[in-house]
Amino acid sequence: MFQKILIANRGEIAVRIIRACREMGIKTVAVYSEADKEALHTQLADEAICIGPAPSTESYLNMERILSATIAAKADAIHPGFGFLSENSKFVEMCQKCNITFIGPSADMINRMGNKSEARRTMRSAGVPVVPGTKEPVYEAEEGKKIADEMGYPVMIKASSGGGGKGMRICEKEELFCENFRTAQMESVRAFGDHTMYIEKYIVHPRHIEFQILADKFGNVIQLGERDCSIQRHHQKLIEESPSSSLTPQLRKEMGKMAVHAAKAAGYENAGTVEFLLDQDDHFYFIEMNTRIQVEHPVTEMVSGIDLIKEQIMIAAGYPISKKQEEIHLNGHAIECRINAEDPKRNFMPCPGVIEGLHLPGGFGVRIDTAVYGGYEIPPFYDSMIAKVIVHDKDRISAINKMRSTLGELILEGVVTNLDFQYEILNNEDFQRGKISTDFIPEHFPSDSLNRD
Ligand code: MV4
Repeated sequence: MFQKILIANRGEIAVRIIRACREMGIKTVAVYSEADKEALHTQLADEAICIGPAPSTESYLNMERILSATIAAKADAIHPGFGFLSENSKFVEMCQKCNITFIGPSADMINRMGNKSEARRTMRSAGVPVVPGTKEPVYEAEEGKKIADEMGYPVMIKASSGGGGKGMRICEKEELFCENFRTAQMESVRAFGDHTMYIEKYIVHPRHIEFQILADKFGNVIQLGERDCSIQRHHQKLIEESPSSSLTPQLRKEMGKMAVHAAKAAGYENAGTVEFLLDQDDHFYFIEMNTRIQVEHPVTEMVSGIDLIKEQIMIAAGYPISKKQEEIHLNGHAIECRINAEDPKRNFMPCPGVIEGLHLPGGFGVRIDTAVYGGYEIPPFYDSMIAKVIVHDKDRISAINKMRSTLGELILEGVVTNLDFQYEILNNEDFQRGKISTDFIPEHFPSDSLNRD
């Protein structure tokens, strides 16, 4: 087992990983930027090493400095968390060269899943349903238009290197195709230096359903149920829950089996997520595979009782997954609300500042993952997410009520947050009925000027 792990991240996920390591008897090394001297992760770890100035390009994204810190501290492994270097295959290769274990999949796997048209091909040849669309990458607008004309509109034009909605365009009709294609492609070249595109049939009012999987070095692959992440704004998830109110037990079983099959077909290792779109007729389609632990992982932990971070560490150290599929029992309902330091009244503009008053709720089935404390100053350089409120109860209605009660008790003074916005969603009748899709926010909050991409 590892003696010492360096956590190449900050905020609540760094704290989450430090806690898991401590429980496992593994020493921890935090890395921090000059802006994070007083951060919780810096204070909680056994050791902390400053890796550079505030901008993440000079600190949390600086591979050489993070590797130097790992070597100096004599750590055996690096946990990347999410974001930053978590899906950077070059970093994974550098770790390997330095004889440091990267807690995650191989560089090759990250590349193969990061290339969305290649992932589509892998899944299609394995018999996993993918959204109807192109079988080969597309580079020219005219070439794409021929295929789209045959497919019928609307279509979705996507960048192979895309993610988070970048390099993606809906095209409603033939006349607009070439213009939309070129715009999406230019965006992709700018953002990823890649002009590889693919085209899919546009799925109307889809639900975003993702399955959590675990895969070890012995070929064992299990799934821990789904998360419904349909409540998003500008590709930023706001609320995640498990189980999804959109799945019947039969469909859940089918999709879960397919998620395991997808991970096996890819030869996947460590924790991962298989993302599907579910259409209005309950057909599901693979869209992407995430090769990291995700922000919303606690939702799965609450219903499964499995500590996903510990499993990741054990898998990377060469141990088998702690449980077989038959031993996984999903209980009750969990919901997560992301609390961001941003102002819904000002187009969700980030609002960093000092936390002047803080009260974190608690109680049975309440979990708060955060790295803020009273008097803490949120630096303006990073993500605006400051807390994840997760609740667990026997069913969806009870969980929604528990979340409303919990958010009502939460006090965050000194900074503007999206707390009231979250409260409004929870109080929405359609949300309560489970009438949700990825269009929920634009449809229910049209004032949200907010809803243009
Ligand atoms: C789609 C789609 C509809 N049809 N693909 C957005 C991010 C990227 N990961 C995939 N996305 C979508 N792909 C087809 N063929 C709708 C979305 C989409 C979406 C997906 C999941 C969660 C939120 C979303 C919000 C807007 C659009």
